[in-house]
Amino acid sequence: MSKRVHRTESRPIFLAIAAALAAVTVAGVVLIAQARRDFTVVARKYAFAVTGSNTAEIHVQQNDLVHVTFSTEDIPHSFTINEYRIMRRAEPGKPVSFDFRADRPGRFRFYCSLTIDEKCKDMQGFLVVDPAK
Ligand SMILES: [Cu+2]
Repeated sequence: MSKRVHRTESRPIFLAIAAALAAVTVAGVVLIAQARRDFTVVARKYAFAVTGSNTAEIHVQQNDLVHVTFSTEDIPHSFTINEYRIMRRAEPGKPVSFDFRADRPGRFRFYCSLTIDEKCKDMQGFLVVDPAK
C-alpha cells in the first residue's frame, strides 16, 4: 500500500522535472538562434558615435546578429569593415540599415572609406567580437 502511494506521488514530480528541463533546453536554443543586437551609428565630420558607447565601439558576442542603423549628419560617409566585407554609404537624411552575423571573433576597425573629404580617413571606431564560450 505504501509502495503504491509512493508511485503515484513520485510520477508527477518526475514529469514536472522533465518538463522543466525541456523548457530550459528549448529556451537556450531560441536565445542562441535569435541573439540580435541593435546599434545606432551616427557619422559626422570627423567621427562616429555609437549609441551606448563613449569610444565608438560596437561590442558583441560571437555569432550575434548585429543590426546597424547608420546615418550621417553632414556629408555622405560610409561604414566600412574590411574583414567583414561591409561598406555601407549614408547620405544626410537617408539612413541605411543592415544586418550581419558577427561570426569572426576579434577587434576590427570600422572607418569611412569615402574620399570626398581628406579627413574622412581619420574617422574610426571598433567592432569588438568576444569569442563564443
Ligand atoms: Cu566620410
